[in-house]
Amino acid sequence: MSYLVALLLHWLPLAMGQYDICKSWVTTDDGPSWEFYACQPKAMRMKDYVTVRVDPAGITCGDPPERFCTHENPYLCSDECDASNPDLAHPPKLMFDTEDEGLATYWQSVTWRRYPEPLLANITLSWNKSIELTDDIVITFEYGRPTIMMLEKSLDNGRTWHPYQYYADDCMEAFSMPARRVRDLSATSANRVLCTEEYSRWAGSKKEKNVRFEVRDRFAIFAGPDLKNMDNLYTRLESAKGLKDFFTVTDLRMRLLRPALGGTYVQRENLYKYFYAVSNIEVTGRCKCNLHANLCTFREGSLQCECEHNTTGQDCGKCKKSFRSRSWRAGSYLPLPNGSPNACAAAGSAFGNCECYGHSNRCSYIDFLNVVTCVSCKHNTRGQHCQHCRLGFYRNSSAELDDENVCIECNCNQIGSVHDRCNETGYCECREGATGPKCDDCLPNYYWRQGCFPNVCDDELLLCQNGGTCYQNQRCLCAAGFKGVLCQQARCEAERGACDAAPGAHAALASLPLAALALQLPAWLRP
Ligand SMILES: *[C@@H]1O[C@H](CO)[C@@H](O)[C@H](O)[C@H]1NC(C)=O
Ligand SMILES: *[C@@H]1O[C@H](CO)[C@@H](O)[C@H](O)[C@H]1NC(C)=O
Ligand SMILES: *[C@@H]1O[C@H](CO)[C@@H](O)[C@H](O)[C@H]1NC(C)=O
Ligand SMILES: *[C@@H]1O[C@H](CO)[C@@H](O)[C@H](O)[C@H]1NC(C)=O
Ligand SMILES: *[C@@H]1O[C@H](CO)[C@@H](O)[C@H](O)[C@H]1NC(C)=O
Ligand SMILES: [Ca+2]
Repeated sequence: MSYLVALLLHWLPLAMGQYDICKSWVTTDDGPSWEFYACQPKAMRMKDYVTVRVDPAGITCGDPPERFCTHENPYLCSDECDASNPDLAHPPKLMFDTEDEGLATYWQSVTWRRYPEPLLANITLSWNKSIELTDDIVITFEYGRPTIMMLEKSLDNGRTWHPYQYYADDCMEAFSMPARRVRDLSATSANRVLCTEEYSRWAGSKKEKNVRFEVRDRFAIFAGPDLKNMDNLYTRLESAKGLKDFFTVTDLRMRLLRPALGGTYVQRENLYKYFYAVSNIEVTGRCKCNLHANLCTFREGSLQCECEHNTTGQDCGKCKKSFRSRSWRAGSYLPLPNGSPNACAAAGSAFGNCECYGHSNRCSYIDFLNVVTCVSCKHNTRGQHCQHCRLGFYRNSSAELDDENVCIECNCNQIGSVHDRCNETGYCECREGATGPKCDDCLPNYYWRQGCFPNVCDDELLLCQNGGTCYQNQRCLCAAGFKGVLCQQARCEAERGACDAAPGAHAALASLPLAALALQLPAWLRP
């Protein structure tokens, strides 16, 4: 019983208390109405909602069946892993199951039979939802903890990854980083990524099984050793740049880089005792709902905030339709103790009927026109309600009017187009001879040179004559003895009489290539 009370007290500050209701029905002088507060869902066991992936292919033991030994009993290799036998298989799902007391079930890798090639494995956990860690991540290894590993995180569903913590029995050797402890961090370094040696040294595989990512120790920097002063933590989370994001993840990845050695070096004659075995990965956190929801449900395979404050989206990250008279904002933990809901406001509630689709925070009343209009429309919008695109931009047809990407720059080619505006599908108005949506191409029979110019010559209609060749549609390179735009005129160098002859047989023979050809003809054919 007292154990239970102690447990409850231990969990109390994290599990419940502040920010657990989004609104309440209150009676004021003006009568009853709703009052709204910043709110967040309860912390949960996140392993129940995760999808896992283990890389590379073939890293899980048992296919083909394999024997292995343990460091405690290195010469009794009687254990077997066999993927086709449920009693002897060690699939990834055993890292997330509920275990009977004392009976560990675990994922296990192949052994290090390919030594000295490194034994590498990635375990990737994905939630398809941003979650905020509220307690330590605890990874439990059977048969010894890795001597080198790394924890990485993603904030964008696995598109980009960042180091979260490094683990090694010798940080300098493994990562060229000095060894540090989270307990020694200070308020300004609470979100530092560090290398720790606390969870990688050999202490007997039964004794020390856990590898931690210490969330509590980092919280304790602000909230005190027993996390009693949560107000201070919440204040810091609001004010310290990047601190909230540090504890937010959509995915986690354990990169296992070297297994437990059970000693100082690898015994090549018995590689069957080197492998990874993970029995549990505990991740405690809450759905990130931007302080706009106190419930998070698992629907159609995904976690989803039950958004209040007239917000919507998986993370309550935007305002509901027709509640967009001002830009969306996350709720705030401040002022204590109830925070600010920063609710979305219905169109028309604040200033007459002035909706700005979230592109402006300000409206102003223009007296002599008797209209209310949005001021300083952002995101390249303009208009009374920021409902149009600025000149030089066009409407993105796949974006809603309140989307930040609603206006796309026309990007008209400066030389090829008449001006920098475009029509509703992004087409620019082209100068003569230019074509293409942005007017950066030329029509047939035009060539590009700081704009489009009509061809002087080409291979079809505007043929260079008298053996001349067309140079980039811009001019004819005439054979010796000819001139003119299309080389149609003979040059009058020698006797004036030669020019009088119309271009024809005579002139053709004088052109250089033909003359050269003539020299190769048999004598009886020469002119
Ligand atoms: C593990 O993931 C990292 C990226 O986070 C990647 O560079 C590496 O190749 C992966 N290793 C394996 C064994 O798949
Ligand atoms: C991720 O969540 C989104 C939003 O709930 C959903 O549309 C999408 O199908 C999910 N993707 C996967 C791979 O589960
Ligand atoms: C949300 O909109 C409803 C009307 O649909 C209104 O009753 C409620 O008070 C609004 N909530 C907030 C927090 O503005
Ligand atoms: C158009 O809007 C969609 C939705 O916001 C966005 O994904 C896309 O990038 C936008 N297109 C351009 C060209 O900006
Ligand atoms: C925009 O201009 C292009 C090219 O002239 C045309 O094909 C398109 O139909 C125009 N779009 C609109 C909405 O007028
Ligand atoms: Ca297990």
